[in-house]
Amino acid sequence: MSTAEKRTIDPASQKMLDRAKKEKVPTAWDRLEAMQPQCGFGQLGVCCQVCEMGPCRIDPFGEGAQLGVCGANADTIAARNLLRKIAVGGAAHGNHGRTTAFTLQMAAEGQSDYSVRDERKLRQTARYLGIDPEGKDTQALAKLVAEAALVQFGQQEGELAFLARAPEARQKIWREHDLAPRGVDREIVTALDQTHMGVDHDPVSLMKQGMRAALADGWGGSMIGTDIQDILFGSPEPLRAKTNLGAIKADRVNIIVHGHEPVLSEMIAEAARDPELLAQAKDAGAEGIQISGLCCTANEILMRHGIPSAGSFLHQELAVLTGAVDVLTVDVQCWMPSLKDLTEYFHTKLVTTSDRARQLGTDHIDFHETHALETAKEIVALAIENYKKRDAARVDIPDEEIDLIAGFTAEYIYKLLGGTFRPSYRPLNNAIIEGRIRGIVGVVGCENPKVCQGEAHATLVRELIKNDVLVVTSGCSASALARVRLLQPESAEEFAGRGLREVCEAVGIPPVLHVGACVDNSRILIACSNIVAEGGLGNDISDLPVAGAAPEWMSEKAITIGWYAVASGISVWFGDPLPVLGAPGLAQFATEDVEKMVGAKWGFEADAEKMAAAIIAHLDAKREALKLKPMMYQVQDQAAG
Ligand code: BF8
Repeated sequence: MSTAEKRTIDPASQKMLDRAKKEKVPTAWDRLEAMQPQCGFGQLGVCCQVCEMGPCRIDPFGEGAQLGVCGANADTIAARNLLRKIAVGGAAHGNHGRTTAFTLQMAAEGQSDYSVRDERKLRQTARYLGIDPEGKDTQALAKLVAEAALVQFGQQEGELAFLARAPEARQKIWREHDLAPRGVDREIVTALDQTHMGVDHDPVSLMKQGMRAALADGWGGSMIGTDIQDILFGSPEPLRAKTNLGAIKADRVNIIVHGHEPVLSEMIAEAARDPELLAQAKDAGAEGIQISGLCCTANEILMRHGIPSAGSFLHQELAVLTGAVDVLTVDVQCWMPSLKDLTEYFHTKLVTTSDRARQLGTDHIDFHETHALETAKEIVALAIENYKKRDAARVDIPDEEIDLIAGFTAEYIYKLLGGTFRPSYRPLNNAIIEGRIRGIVGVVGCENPKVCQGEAHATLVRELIKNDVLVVTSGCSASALARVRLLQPESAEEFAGRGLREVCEAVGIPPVLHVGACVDNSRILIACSNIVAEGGLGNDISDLPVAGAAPEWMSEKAITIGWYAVASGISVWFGDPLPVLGAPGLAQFATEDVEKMVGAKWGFEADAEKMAAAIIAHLDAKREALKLKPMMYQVQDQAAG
């Protein structure tokens, strides 16, 4: 068994892994080791289970079978597999966005406990959906916005409304190559249809539909999710918060909200402030009620309310191992089935809350928007009851709790860098043009027990900011980077290059900006579009010195996000390669040929330092193509030296 230090760089996680080992409680890392060797055909993308003539697999060494029973070659098989993954990721975000739209609709009709918190964002979103907000009251407008958002899912023809937020040049590319998504659901269904046995055998055609489905996520499902969440729960603004397992408190009732959709967690946060429930918690012997989050739900409530995050994807089992979690609620995505058995080692109650995410033998409290607060109170009351069953002797909570700043949005950049008189992106563009900031990289995505937790994130980002690259981050990547203190303004002084440091110090920001959950990667698309619109850095997103990276990715959503970034003109690097390497034609398309179509491509690099070098070279090539000045201090240092 590998040591805790080999499994994670986080001291809190190491402590819990040691506990797991001592108590013989298996975790994802143990199951991964037991799973070795993993299927090489699957890793290379050449295992086909599309029909019952198979399963088939292509011999990547060219000696065994080169065609499946139906005659499909490696490229067809791998492209179909990949397109299915893109569709699944898009479906996950799509249903998230749809839920928020329904919630807004119910709020507008007075049928739920939610209401519009950001009127400005409501009006702005209305315009993007083709609704004139003038003269309409909040409720009426919210209803129209919700309905128009829902239309985006079922629309059959035309284009998604939010595509118009991209630069003209980008929209033109999408139209030229038939990549503009028509409706969110249509692109997912079409993707699945194309992968049925005997439909589309052309890897390029399959990947074009992959990009169309992915764009329907980035500029559709995810963007709708982000915008409506801002409308309903308020647009985040930078705030201080804390993260890591120290967020769990021994003397309080601990409720952890885990998953992705903040509709429930927002209400649990409210219920935890209820005086009656607080009194009940006191009566039970607790000092109070502590809410913390895991994964992207954590990011949602952290950036809007400063509620601490107990951690990221690989922290979920470790949080339970503290023995102090009274209720762990899960909704959708990224919660491990292992939680059921794990929670049974302790007193922890695992509660599923979404009718599309259940587990046999686990308590289910159906969450519905019409009685959201009531359900949230029920969950808090359950936690108080369960707190009484907690065995204090089995509680072991690591102290680590790291300060961070979160809550940067595309809109906030106007205020942040634009000054008091005319909020704009001008200062950001100028900092890039003058060579203080080399470029901007979105470092996003998951954690994966295949690699040491947090190590690639930390190494990559330290290297990037040292080279004056401003980093934006989301999802589990944001938590990982927070844990190594890169989301603190002080880290600019310690780690950032001189140009970036000056910018950070002038405005008091960290060199790594936390933009939210994974759905909020859509904020990065909007920020890139705003930079193009501000002028001086080309006409299209693909002209910008920007890139994306997910050094520790694992989920299908990450694949979809990567593809919508590439299709939007942002080249993307993954740590583990996409499952395409057994299919030479598809690999060639993803890593080279796609660039001719959309101006961006994929890179795969397991070594974080090499990934950083490749990304920096890419940013420099973009700077050169734009004929930008050399990096400011590089020139001065060379002259001095
Ligand atoms: O959506 S980064 S492990 S939690 S998939 Fe999941 Fe990956 Fe985390 Fe959020 Ni995103």
